[in-house]
Parts: sequence; C-alpha cells; structure tokens
Amino acid sequence: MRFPSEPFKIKVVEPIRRTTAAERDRLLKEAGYNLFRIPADSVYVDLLTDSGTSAMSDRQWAGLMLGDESYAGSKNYYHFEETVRSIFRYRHVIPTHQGRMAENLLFSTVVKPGMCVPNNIHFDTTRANIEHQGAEAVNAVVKEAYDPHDRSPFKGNMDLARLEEIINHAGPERVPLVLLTITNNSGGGQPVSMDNNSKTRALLNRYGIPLFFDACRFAENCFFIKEREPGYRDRSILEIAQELFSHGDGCTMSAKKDGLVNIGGFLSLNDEQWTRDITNMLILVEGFPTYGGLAGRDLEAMAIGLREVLDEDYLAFRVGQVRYLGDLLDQAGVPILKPVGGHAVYLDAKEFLPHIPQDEFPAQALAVALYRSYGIRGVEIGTVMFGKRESGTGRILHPELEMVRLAIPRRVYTNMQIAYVAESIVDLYGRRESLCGLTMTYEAPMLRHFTARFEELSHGTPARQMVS
Ligand code: P71
Repeated sequence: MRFPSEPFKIKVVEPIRRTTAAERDRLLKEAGYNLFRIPADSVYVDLLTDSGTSAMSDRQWAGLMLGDESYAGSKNYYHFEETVRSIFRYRHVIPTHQGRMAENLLFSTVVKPGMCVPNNIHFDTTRANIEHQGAEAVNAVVKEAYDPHDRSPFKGNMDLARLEEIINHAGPERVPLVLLTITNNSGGGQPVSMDNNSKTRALLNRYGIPLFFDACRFAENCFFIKEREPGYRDRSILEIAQELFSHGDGCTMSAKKDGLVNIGGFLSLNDEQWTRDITNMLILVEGFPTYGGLAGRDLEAMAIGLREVLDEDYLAFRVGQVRYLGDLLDQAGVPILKPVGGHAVYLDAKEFLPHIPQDEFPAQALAVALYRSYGIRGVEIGTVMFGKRESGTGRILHPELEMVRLAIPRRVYTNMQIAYVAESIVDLYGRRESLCGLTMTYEAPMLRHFTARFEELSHGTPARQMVS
C-alpha cells in the first residue's frame, strides 16, 4: 500500500470532542436514529459528506479579503467566470448558492411533465428535482456498477445500449437532455471514461439531444482517467477536463465538492435561449446574475478552489487517502464496494449484515452502530435514501445497492484519524452478529432520508410486527 502523505501542513486547527458511548446512545434515541439529526460537535470523525466540508487553503482565505460586495459587476464574478470558462469552456456562467439550485433552474426551464431524463445514476437531489417537474429520472449505468466485487476501472460509465433503448422508448422529443454524473456518487464514486463520454456524445448527436454533466467531482474523475485510461498519462488534469467537457453542452456543479469551498455552485452552458430563461428564473429566486445567491468573497474562494483542485499532488493525496481507508478495510476482509471510489469508501451492508433483511434497513443499522460505538458518522445510501413505496401495496421497493458511505472531507482529516476509522470498522465487523435492524416510524414524501425517524428492533422481532 502506498502511504498517501499530505502535500500540505496545518496552519489552523479546530478542536474536536470525544464523547462517551452512553452520551451517543442518548443522542441517537433523541434523533430517532437519524444521523442527520445528531449535533456535529458530538461527532468525532464526521464522514457524513464530502460536500461543503473541505478545508480551504491560505490562498482561499486570503481571497475572502478580496471580496467585492457590489450588487452588480463584482470583480470576483469576473475572476470566477474567467476561471470556469478556462476549465469548462462553455459560453455562459451562472453562479448559484449550491448544486441543487443549478439543477432546479436547469430542470424547471427545460424539463416538462411527462418527459424523461436519463443519467448514469441520478443523485438524490437530481432525481428529486426532475420528479418535481413531473418528469421521470431514469438510470442507465453499466451493469458492473451494481456488482460490488467487479473491479472494472470505469464503473460510472453509461450503458449505451440501455440509453438508446430509453430514448427510443420515451421518444427523442421527450428527452430534453441526458446527464452524466462525474464521478458517479450513488454508484460508489466511480469514474466515467473519456471513451464512454465521447461515445455517449456520438449517440446523442444522432438524436439531437444535449449532453450535460453533473460535474461535482470532475477533477477526481479526470485523475482516474489519467491513472487508468490509455493515452492520458502525460496529459495534465486541466487538459483532460477540457477534453471531457468538450463533449457536452453544459454542466451543473456543486462547488462544495471539487470547488473546495463550503458553499457555492454554478451552471455553465452554451445555449442562448436556455441561458436567458435560466437567468430570468435566477433573478426571481437567487439574485442578480453576477452573484447568484453568494457573496463576492464566496465567488473569489470558488475561483481559487477550482484552480487548486486541478493540482496533481493534491489529487494524488486526495484519491490516495480514500484508497488507503479502502485498502485497510479490504485487507481485513470487511466487505466494501470495489474498486474504491474518488471521494468515499462504501461499506456493503448486505454482506456486512446478512442477518438483517433489507426491509429492516441494514445500512442504516450499520451507520447507527458506527456512531454509537466509535463516534464516526457515515451516511446511508440504500433503502432509506432510494427505496420507494409501491403505490397500492405500500411495500418498500429496494435499490440494488445497500451501502454506508464514508465520505472523506477534502484536506480535513489526518491519516491517523483515517486509520482510527479503519480500526473501528474492523472491530465492529468482528461483532457484526450482535447488530439488529430498524423500523421506520416517520417519513416525509420527498428526500425522506433527511428527516426520517426510526426505532430499533431487538433480535427476533420482525419489522412488520412493529409497524402499526
Ligand atoms: C453528498 C451530497 C450532499 C448531500 C445531499 C444529500 C444528502 C447528503 C448529502 C450532492 C450532490 C451530488 C451530486 C452528484 C448534485 C448534488 C447536490 N451531494 N449532484 O454527496 O453528490 O449538490 O448539495 O450542492 O446542492 O453528500 P448540493
């Protein structure tokens, strides 16, 4: 295992608190066993998300002092616009306060009821924003994505035959755009290859359908292309990104990931009419087009972060640290999704807890146990996040993957803390049979994982007896 040594030293520190297991047990009960409801200062290593949790560099913090808070035409906007154009090379750059607003603006403009939007795998906010328009969000990732043991290098790829089938079934006029999520978050942070990307483009050209990227983790995707795809070893990350985006017509971006900022996002695209309509909507719900729901200083930090994220030493450390955690777990026999993705390690809850049926939320039970025993917070990406109730019967339809995601914030935790996480999970794996399932006692109609509540089942108590 190559040891991923940090390409930075620490200038400012933020203390974190150790809590007792009894305190965490009480907090879990109060939170209805939903980790989104646990106060962050009661978490020791917080791997809930890599979104908005990055440590900014000294240059970014200095950039905040250069904030020009003019309502219109802030100089930070021009710096931001020039930076985005130099990487993505689309004509228009529209700032938003985060990724889901970029999604909302795009989809409320171009997606109409009854339409269909394919993606490799939609993330939850993307799916919810499309369904909110009365349209259908369809996944078309390659089938290897659903096999945690398949070590193919580009498990985020689009299944082109399936995509064509979806387009023909819906009718091309009902597909306003196709998305590619890079890296594919819901499928394990897996990359899309340049080859698959250009073939997706070629297919869509035949139907005249635009291609958009959900570009949150584009730099990590480009790093994997450089590492794994023939012909890219000697190309810079910037060059690879420019080539990747040249196959698309635009992108949505949550800069809370590869923008290395705590808040921010944008839309970038070529189409004039779509841009006009989106801009009008932006003014209605976010703000003037040169700040889009952000402060001038946020735009400056984002412009600097988008450059820093292209640095290869940074990316080698970043992807290396995630892989380090994955390798420690894999070597100890803990079931994880392979190969290890760019931003997170995903525990395979079906294999970790084979005695807990999917109806009893094994991934949620695993996430709860990790917090209770070790103060580590991950996030469920399984039946709670993606399970659907069948209309009529109310039966839960399970997603294929049932996982706990351990998302690693960028430049935040030391390798020693990562080793603590690995050691804890190996310990939990040794006593996995003592874990029990959960029953859901409250769910919201949309994005239910944020607010759902649960109760714990004890051994031998089937969930159906607990539901009133
Ligand atoms: C992540 C998040 C943030 C999140 C969302 C829901 C539950 C927990 C955490 C956000 C994404 C994403 C992709 C591929 C769009 C968004 C929305 N991910 N596309 O992974 O991963 O961006 O949060 O800035 O609105 O933890 P936004």
